[in-house]
Amino acid sequence: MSAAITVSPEVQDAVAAGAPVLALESTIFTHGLPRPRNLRVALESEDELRASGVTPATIGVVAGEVVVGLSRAQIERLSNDDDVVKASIRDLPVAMAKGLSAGTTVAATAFAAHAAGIRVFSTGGLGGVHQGASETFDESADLGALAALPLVVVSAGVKSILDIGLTLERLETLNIPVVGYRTTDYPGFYIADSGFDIEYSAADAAEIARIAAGRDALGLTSTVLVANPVPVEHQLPPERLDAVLSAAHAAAAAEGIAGHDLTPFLLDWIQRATGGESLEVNVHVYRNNVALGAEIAKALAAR
Ligand code: PSU
Ligand code: MN
Repeated sequence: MSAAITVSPEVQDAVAAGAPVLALESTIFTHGLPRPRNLRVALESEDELRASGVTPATIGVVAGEVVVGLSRAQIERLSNDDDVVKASIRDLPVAMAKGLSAGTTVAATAFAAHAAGIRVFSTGGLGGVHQGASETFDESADLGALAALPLVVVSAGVKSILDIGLTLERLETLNIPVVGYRTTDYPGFYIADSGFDIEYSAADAAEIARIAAGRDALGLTSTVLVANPVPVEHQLPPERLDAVLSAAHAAAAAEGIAGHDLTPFLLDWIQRATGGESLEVNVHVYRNNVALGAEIAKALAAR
């Protein structure tokens, strides 16, 4: 275990005991959700996990220290810090040297979780291939990270701010298994069905644990990606989504937003354009993924 990463005693003990642990990212509360809802969602998720017998390991960077198992005070600090940056893997050494605080993306969270011996991670939505990527080359570092880290990652698919078809192609190229949770309709984060199909579904957490065990037995290094759709009754009405999407992209282009600012810009724009409706969906999506991640962590611990 790298001395450069601080692992809380609670997480260390749970990992050493083979008890269920679930990693959680911090970009969702530093850059994804508005204050003060961000802090509430982060702390409630931790409480629910502990109540169900799963140790939460929220991951972020506090004043240059990469932490697995942030304390409540640290989560509070990151949630309210105006200077907090968004850190993918390549940003970690810079944040360390400069003493920056950061929310960690899926890539950086997965990296730190794996380094700490954690096997499961729940997030909201994954990064992927951006629309127009054939021109901009904008593909999230999340994809390369998932190809190199043998975890189970639960997400609600990728948002339609991305090019979902191309993202699925890249997941195939990168040898990343994708299984739908009780569905072969690939979810689109705000919506239960993006319109793209995937090949396989898993019936329950135990089956997902068996797939991860097969991956490990083969010595493969890629993440098993679990696509967990938001329950239909909580999704954003699809016609509502279509209407705001093109406007969001137009706004980004008009303001010249690109690179790692693009994802937060689009998400924030959509949140404001839907008058908070997308925020509620976002919270449902996240809770749903945390709950499934907890079941998978238990199933893996039971093996
Ligand atoms: N996609 C979402 N919600 C998010 C993100 C992506 O639907 O909050 C965040 C995640 O932290 C993800 C990151 O890892 O954005 C990807 O950013 P980029 O596209 O710059 O790699
Ligand atoms: Mn990007």
